[in-house]
Amino acid sequence: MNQHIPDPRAADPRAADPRAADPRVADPRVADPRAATRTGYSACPHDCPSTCALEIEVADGRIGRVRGSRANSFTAGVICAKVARYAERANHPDRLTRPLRRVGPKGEGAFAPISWDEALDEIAHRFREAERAHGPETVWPYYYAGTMGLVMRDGINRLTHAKGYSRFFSSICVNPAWSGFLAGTGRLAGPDPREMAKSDFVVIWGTNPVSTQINVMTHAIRARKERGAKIAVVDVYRSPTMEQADIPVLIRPGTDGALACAIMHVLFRDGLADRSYLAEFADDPAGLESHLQDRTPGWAAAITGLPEPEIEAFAQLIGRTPRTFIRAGYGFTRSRNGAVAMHAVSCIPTVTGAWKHEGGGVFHSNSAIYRWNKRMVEGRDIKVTSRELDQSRIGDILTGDPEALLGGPPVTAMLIQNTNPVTIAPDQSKVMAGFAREDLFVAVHEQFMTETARMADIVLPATMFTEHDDLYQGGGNQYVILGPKLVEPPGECRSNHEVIGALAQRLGAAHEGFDMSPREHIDWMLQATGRGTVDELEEKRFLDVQPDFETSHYLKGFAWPDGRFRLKPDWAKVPFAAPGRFGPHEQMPEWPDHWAVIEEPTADYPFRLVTSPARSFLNSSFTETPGSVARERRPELLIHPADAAELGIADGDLLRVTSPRGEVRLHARLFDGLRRGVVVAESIWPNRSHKGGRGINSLTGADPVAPVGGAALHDNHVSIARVAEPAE
Ligand SMILES: Nc1nc2c(c(=O)[nH]1)N[C@H]1C(S)=C(S)[C@@H](COP(=O)(O)OP(=O)(O)OC[C@H]3O[C@@H](n4cnc5c(=O)[nH]c(N)nc54)[C@H](O)[C@@H]3O)O[C@H]1N2
Ligand SMILES: Nc1nc2c(c(=O)[nH]1)N[C@H]1C(S)=C(S)[C@@H](COP(=O)(O)OP(=O)(O)OC[C@H]3O[C@@H](n4cnc5c(=O)[nH]c(N)nc54)[C@H](O)[C@@H]3O)O[C@H]1N2
Ligand code: SF4
Ligand SMILES: [Mo]
Repeated sequence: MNQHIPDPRAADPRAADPRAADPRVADPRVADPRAATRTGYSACPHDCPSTCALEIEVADGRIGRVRGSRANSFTAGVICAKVARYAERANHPDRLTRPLRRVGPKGEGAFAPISWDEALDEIAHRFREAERAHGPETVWPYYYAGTMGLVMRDGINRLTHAKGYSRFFSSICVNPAWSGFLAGTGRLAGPDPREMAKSDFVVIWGTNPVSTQINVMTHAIRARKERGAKIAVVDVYRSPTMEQADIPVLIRPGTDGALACAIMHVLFRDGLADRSYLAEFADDPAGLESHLQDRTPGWAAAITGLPEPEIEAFAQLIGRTPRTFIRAGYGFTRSRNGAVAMHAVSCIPTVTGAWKHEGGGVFHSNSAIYRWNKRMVEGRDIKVTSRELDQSRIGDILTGDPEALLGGPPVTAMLIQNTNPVTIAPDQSKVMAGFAREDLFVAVHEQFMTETARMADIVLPATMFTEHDDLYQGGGNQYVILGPKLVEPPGECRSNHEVIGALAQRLGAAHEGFDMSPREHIDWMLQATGRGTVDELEEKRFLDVQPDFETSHYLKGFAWPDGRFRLKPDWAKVPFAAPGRFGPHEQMPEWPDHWAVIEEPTADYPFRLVTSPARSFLNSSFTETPGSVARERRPELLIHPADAAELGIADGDLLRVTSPRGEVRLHARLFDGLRRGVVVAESIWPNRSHKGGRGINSLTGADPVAPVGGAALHDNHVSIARVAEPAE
């Protein structure tokens, strides 16, 4: 094994300076801090489908203004406000800069600085002890997409594989959406997302791009300006995106399947279905048509709350506009029937034949086009048989649920990178109880003292994206982008890659990937995937890897052996890598439908709660930056004025919101852009920002969504009561 943390400069002839052997000493590739302002090129590392190409001012060894690249045709010079003011986050006085050891009771927040060697030695020692007592599966490395860099995010799996620790089944975000899309097309890709600008009708379905992926709006608005295209937005509240819509389509949460069915009913009924396209490209159009006979607009109006004439008009516009481009997001799939809903929406252009046209079809994600070879970064060549524990069920797992533990040993040691489960994971009461366990050792590698870091035994300071080399892919576009190191990290921050390498060395984990620098990993992955070298990418900054038109539009057939779109999906065979099938998957409907497994209102819990994302936060990130906190103000619940009146609630009142899983306090904001009985909390605030210290995920459930897991974060029935404001 290597004796040092792999040094990114070792193989670089420009790194002749002997100081370069010490990774803490200035990197010669990084600009001389005394030099005047220069521009560095990078990618936004955050968990956002836009993956913007960035131009970053660097002066005095620090980053300044961040701008969207004009040369990148998807970013097109536009980025969100929170990343434009990234200097506020990168140069934040509260950044973690030294390793820390807990010195008080768990969770109280008393820590003392220690050296890196002490910190790493202690983690290795505790992992070994845990392994001696319970076997390697007692250690659970846990991560997510706080950085989307392929080296920094995925490298932790190499350690997991090399040591036979419990594997991580990632489920919290994409599983319902991806499995639903794959059920029809067989492939997670679609029309070039820039084609939206060439469409005549843009349907933004269950996503809020004004807040969550601003570039979608750039291309949608281009279609409106240049072609007079109309924009429809399907959501459960008048979101910032719906504010900009020509056609607002306001439905009840978890009813998108019903809306999609009624649209297709109208298409068949009024001769707007493309029967010759269906005959060539679909499995059983006659079966679908007869199934939809009684899925009328009237039927859907009762389920969705959308008046029948609005359903008719929406369907007519879709049916009469060949270039209808549906941009399907994640939001509408975060329900117990979310996969069924996504599949139903993806059937619409199959019925109209819109897939054939430039500016037509459904786009959800381009993940399938990248085909990275991850052998080196993840150690995929290591044969692993250890159990795969479900990310979303961390509460059940840490509180010892035998089923969630898959019959194996308890989890007694964790390393956590790039995620903040104490705030963002569902069923928070269990998550908190789990992290409070005295027999659980936790090391958290973070940029800030998050609520998860606060529960740790050891806290390690992490670099930010401008402080390390990494490679990015656009989920909502088609670019591969290099994000090179631009500045030195503050204090003693180290990258994820350095930490994984240092632990591997101490734990005796062997793999070639531990001996490579991040830049070598990038180069290897690019070459192994036939995309040139890292030097070439550095020169070009990004690569456009959109497949050709025929492939993107499935003109040569869908990704099934017979080339036919599955209107009648086989849910057991959806090609999604998962350790099993989850949720009530045997009961999934045969055809697109309204699958009535959502948490319907009851006498005890008469409201439906959705936890949509906040514009100025990104998940739990940016809750530490003053600019974002000032814009979001405080945790609030949007409630219809008529519902509020019935409950005797006035604007600004403190509320207690209760679900079968827990309760949370936030302030009322009267808002008429909702259906009666639906409430929205734009999340995710730190738990401590709520009076009482419990966060929004105290209300959400971790029961898996069929067929491949994930959390139904927007599918909660709740009760609401006004409570007295506690004295400050
Ligand atoms: N109620 C509710 N809950 C939700 C959601 C919702 O809509 N409603 N959304 C869900 C979804 S879709 C997701 S994806 C999850 C995401 O939830 P999280 O995984 O918590 O997401 P982030 O805030 O993106 O990133 C987490 C942390 O990564 C850290 N980080 C960033 N870069 C690095 C790095 O290079 N190294 C290290 N060590 N750390 C780094 C950041 O400081 C941040 O604290 O939340 C889920 N939870
Ligand atoms: N500013 C900001 N940007 C973000 C994030 C953030 O937290 N803040 N999170 C990032 C992450 S990790 C992800 S995965 C993406 C997610 O981005 P999106 O695809 O936009 O998904 P969601 O954020 O879950 O919710 C989007 C919209 O879906 C609506 N919605 C909820 N339930 C339903 C429903 O049943 N039907 C319909 N039609 N609509 C519904 C919500 O009200 C919300 O307006 O955004 C990323 N970008
Ligand atoms: S829109 Fe998304 S990818 Fe672009 S800068 Fe903002 S957070 Fe990053
Ligand atoms: Mo996500």
